[in-house]
Amino acid sequence: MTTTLIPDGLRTRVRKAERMLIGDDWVEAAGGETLDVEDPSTGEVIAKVAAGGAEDVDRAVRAARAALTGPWWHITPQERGRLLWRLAELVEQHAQELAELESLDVGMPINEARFVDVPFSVDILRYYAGWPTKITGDTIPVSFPRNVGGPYHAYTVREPVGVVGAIVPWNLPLMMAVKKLAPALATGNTVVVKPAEQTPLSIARLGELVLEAGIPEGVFNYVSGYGDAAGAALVEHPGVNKITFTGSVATGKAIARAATGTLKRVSLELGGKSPNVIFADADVEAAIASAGTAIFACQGESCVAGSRLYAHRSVYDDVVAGLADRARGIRLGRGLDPSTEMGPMISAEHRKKVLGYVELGRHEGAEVVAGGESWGERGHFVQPTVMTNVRPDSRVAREEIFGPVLSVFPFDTEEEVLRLANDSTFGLGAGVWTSDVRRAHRFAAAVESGQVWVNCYQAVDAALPFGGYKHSGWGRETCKENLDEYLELKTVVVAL
Ligand code: TXE
Repeated sequence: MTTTLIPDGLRTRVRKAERMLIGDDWVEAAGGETLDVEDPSTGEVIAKVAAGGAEDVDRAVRAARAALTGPWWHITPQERGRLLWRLAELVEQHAQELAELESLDVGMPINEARFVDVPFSVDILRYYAGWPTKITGDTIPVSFPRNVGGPYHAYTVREPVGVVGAIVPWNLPLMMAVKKLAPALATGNTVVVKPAEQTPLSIARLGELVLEAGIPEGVFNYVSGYGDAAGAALVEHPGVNKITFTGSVATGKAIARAATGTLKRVSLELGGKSPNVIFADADVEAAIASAGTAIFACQGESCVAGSRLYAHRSVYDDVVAGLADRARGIRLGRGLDPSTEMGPMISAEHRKKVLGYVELGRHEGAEVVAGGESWGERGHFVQPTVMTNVRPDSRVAREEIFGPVLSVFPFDTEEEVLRLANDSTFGLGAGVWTSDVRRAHRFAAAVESGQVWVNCYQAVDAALPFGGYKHSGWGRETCKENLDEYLELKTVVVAL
């Protein structure tokens, strides 16, 4: 194993992440198995982490159940809020270190990790820290006949669902874990997190900070390991009351099916093939700049990547030229290098998949106007890529590529582009660029998408609902509505 490329300050953290956190014990997998974690910018193995399985998941669930009915149960809502706020402060204090771990593990540019991923995680923790004292039920006037024991006093109580299994992907591991952890804890649940096998590093550090914040042992546990072992065991475990998952549609469907055995609740944040539409009356320069960020941020490994760009025919050539220039100007490199603007794909396998789509496009007559190749001597880099003449019914136009590959399409009318935008099994994000306020609202009303951004893209906030229509998932993250996904509603009727 080569460790020379782990910066000195991170080595201890990386070693710590080789074990899993169950209760307050840092443990190896019961069976002793490990899995290799790579630096995707070099392909070198930087850690051998515990590959947990059913036995480890069972231990973690038992720790979470014990905490649920033990110390955590007795903590007041105000104290729960204070503990979440304290965790936010600790994440903020360790922002640089967490960003470096994330950049090392995912490959993302350090500046994206430091100024987007980590601060947004802090915002989410602070947002949910305000909720524990505001989770209330109702008193409900009822109309039963009084002669059967009435009058009555009826009310509702909102209780935690119990143990939450949080299955996290590899593109923004810290933020994805926090999006699940924060509402789960705010509502009084305990969690078992299963990080993606590629990216456990920042989540291990988060586990340490959870304990340092004073959150009781067992409230947060994490079991690293493969999806079909640790992930599947968590989904099937009868002691888990809810699964919250972010990842692929195929795995989301498999989880939904597997969860029926124990009828646990499931929420799913799945992929996207998000349309971004530039009308002729838009600020085209601003739209081009934003469209570049919409597809190339996070190496395109983002569920809301604006991967289908529709430009009105009168501005189409300018849009294609502008995006191609932007793509050619992006500086690729190791995420930890502060001058890097785009990092590598997460794995050799994923790079192969992304480049496979480019090849397929070429084969079907698409023109690659920028990029389209792998890059560098080592690591899993793909050049930022812009394609035109992509067939709207082709796999390139319809499937989530999850890489820095943009397809640009011309359109003539509003009606046509709306039909094209909605012609997708996904419905996660949509952008529209226009100076006509009526058109903006018409589009926002008609587009089938969980998020609509007018003259902006990827504007997210801890208070704004985030989630998708159609195959993009079930439920919403961040936002107050998300709390209900972690709560049971109990009705109490008292005969007076
Ligand atoms: O995802 P998986 P993969 C999309 C993107 C990408 C594709 C495949 O298109 O190219 O998915 O990525 C765990 N039971 N997104 O294969 O399989 C797994 O260990 C329980 C979109 O990495 O969905 C990991 O922790 N868990 C996306 C997590 O699921 C299982 C983010 C995600 O892995 C499991 C990532 C099982 N049977 C990928 N199988 C987004 N929406 O942001 C796997 N896992």
